[in-house]
Amino acid sequence: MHSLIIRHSLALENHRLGMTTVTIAAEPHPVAVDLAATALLVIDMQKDFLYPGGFGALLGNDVTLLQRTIVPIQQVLQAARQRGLLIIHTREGHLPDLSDCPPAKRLRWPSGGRIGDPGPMGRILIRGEEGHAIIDEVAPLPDEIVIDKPGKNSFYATNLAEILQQHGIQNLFVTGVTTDVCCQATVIAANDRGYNALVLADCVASYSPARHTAALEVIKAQGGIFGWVTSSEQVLAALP
Ligand code: TIU
Repeated sequence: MHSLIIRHSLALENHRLGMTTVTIAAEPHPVAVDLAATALLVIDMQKDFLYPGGFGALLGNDVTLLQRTIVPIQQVLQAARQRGLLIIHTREGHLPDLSDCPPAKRLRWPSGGRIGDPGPMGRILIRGEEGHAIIDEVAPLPDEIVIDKPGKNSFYATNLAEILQQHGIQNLFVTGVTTDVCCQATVIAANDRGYNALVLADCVASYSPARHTAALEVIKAQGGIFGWVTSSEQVLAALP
């Protein structure tokens, strides 16, 4: 609670000093953002996606491809914490009784490789299991928001929209995994809801480098049809 108060008073102080709007180098063009109205979103940095034996590996993927995001996300998290930005982590997963998992989301894979099946890190993509946890390297601090989501899009069946509204957020720094699935789904939903989404390319990764590039291409195409693509370096350079 104490650090929450410090965080918000820092943001308010910046606002009072008129220092909150910064211009971030990005594609397709630079973008000005008010930091007091900007949140850092860290999407699904869970063992189930980044470690062997989880959901990502079960789908036949090389999970090591996602691990290059860890260090840049740590750096952005540290900067965001120092500057009092709102930080929101998400976790994809389902209730143990699977009541929030549409059968269609499970049954497209063979038995033994489905959401809810047992794996080396517990039941696949089930809340409370080891695989569902966020990896230690980017673990949320106690005062940071963690949103459990049953879908790929972080707004679907969650209170994310209400939280952003309560905090006056208009812009999102998007990080996490995977670029083409949960990150892209969230960016598309954020755009329809009126948010400016800035994706940090080195802080997102896909199980397929080609799909990573394609997803970022779609987001920034046509003058930024869904949002902007930037990097941790560009964001860190722009922060006061
Ligand atoms: N399979 C894949 O690339 N991703 C997911 O299933 N979820 C997220 O992206 N979090």
